[in-house]
Amino acid sequence: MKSEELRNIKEVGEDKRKRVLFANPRRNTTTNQVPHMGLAILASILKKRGHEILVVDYNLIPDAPNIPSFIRKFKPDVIGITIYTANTKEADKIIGDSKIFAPNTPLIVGGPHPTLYYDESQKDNRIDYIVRGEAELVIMDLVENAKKEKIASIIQARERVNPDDVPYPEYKVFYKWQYIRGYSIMTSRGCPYRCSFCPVVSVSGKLWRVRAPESCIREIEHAMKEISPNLHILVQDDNPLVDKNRFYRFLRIYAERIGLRLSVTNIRADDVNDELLTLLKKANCNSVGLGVEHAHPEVFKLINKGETLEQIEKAANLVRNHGMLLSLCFVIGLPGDNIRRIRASIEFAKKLKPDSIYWNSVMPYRSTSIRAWFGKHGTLYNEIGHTSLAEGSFMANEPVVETPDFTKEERIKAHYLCLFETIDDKLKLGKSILIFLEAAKYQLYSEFFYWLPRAVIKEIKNTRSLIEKAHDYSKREGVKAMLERMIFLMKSRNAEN
Ligand code: B12
Repeated sequence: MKSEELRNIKEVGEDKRKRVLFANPRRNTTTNQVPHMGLAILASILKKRGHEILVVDYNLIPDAPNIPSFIRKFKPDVIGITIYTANTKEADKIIGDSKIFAPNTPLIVGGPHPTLYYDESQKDNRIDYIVRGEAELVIMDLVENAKKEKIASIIQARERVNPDDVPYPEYKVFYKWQYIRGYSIMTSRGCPYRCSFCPVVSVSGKLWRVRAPESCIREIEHAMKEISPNLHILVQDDNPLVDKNRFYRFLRIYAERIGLRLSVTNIRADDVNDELLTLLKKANCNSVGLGVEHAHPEVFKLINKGETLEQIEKAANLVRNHGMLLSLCFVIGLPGDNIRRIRASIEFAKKLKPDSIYWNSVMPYRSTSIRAWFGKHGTLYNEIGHTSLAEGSFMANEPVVETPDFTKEERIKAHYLCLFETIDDKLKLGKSILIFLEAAKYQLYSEFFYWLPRAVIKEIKNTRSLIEKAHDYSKREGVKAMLERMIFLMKSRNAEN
């Protein structure tokens, strides 16, 4: 199928129509409620074709009934599951339930994990089809001809889709879609850079492909009409600013016609300047997140980011000068890193005084150049089912790599070091005794007592800001919606602990 054919999808005859159940599994520590854009796009294509779709997104509705109850009621002809490498355990449960409760229903998997680890998925004989990469150009054919297979077939589109040909995502087929508040949009797909740890080129492709700003704005207006006028718009591009003028134009029209709260991910420090920050602020975006990854020059050099630490520092200062919130993202354990060098990242973080910091442990996904590096210079353990971001309460992540110069134990110690030195609220005060025991295990006594008073102050501030937020939320959405949101957050918190 050709990309432009997506602009004019014809309905199939009644006898060919299928009932398709899609699911997005959820890691129990995930707190975001952003619905899955990829599934919404596939649902939109299939709906235009005349098929009946139901999407159960456990990120959006964490307490949605389990898959067997949807299978019983909806009676799907085809089941499709999206999988992240971090979510394989949760996906496995859904695959198992599908096998038991719909043994004759073809099962398709797709998303970043089957794309990168297709041979792993192929070992699972409960799966019938594995889609690698984008599915817009293969999904109709696949769903209409799906049958049970002995060994899963690997399906890959022959050409890359033009994102402007893709129909708007369809969220009204999501279970409890009325709860949607975060709305993702990609104004472009792909990234021309080759950072050593990032697998995105294998997921989105090398070619940077764009949408016209006007088309993105029309999509948001459509979503405001169809879903809610109260959305938080999340620009999720892999790299939105490859063509600055195009994105500036998007921001200008956004400020004029939309004005809803906006977040933009993956902004590079070397793209930050006064013009961009002024436009972001006018478009109701009040924060900027920058990827530092590592502040030791030797480690930084090996990342191949294509920018300098000086540029990152300058960008961070500019963000602050514009009165915007700053968040920084670091990676612990990259090639060349060790327990001494991580201090450079801690010092850099302290110097830049961000409002929030994310400490990720290194994740050597397939297709990344760090994977080859660790294969040569260290030991790779199994990363499937692991996440890079320290989620949950105070536990540092279990390292999935090790080198002679940075052992597993030192990696955990380094993670705590980073948290104690720079984070005030990630480590939960209510668990301070357990945290103390962890600190003692790694002889981080002074670091623990450096953290404790900051944590107390932060906890008081957090409680105050939570009350303010709840008050604002209830003014905007009503008391019932506010209570529901609080219950959701409390449930997520319990899952974390
Ligand atoms: C937006 C985004 C998020 C959002 C929302 C994700 C969502 N569910 O919509 C948030 C912030 C929540 C998020 C979180 C995380 N993310 Co994220 N995210 C992205 C990002 C930037 C864009 C995803 C997107 O919307 N793409 C556009 C749509 C159209 O594509 P798509 O979702 O991939 O779907 C297409 C195909 O994959 C396929 N497809 C997908 N599912 C299915 C299912 C079936 C049945 C079929 C047939 C086809 C199919 O068809 C779709 C249409 O072409 C990607 C980078 C990227 N370019 O992929 C990273 C990315 C996917 N995230 C990544 C990671 C690591 C995470 C986290 C684990 C981070 C962490 N905490 O450590 C979490 C875990 C999320 C979870 N589920 O618990 C990695 C995944 C690597 C991997 N091997 O799994 C990526 C590739 C980033 C990176 N550079 O490493 N993420």
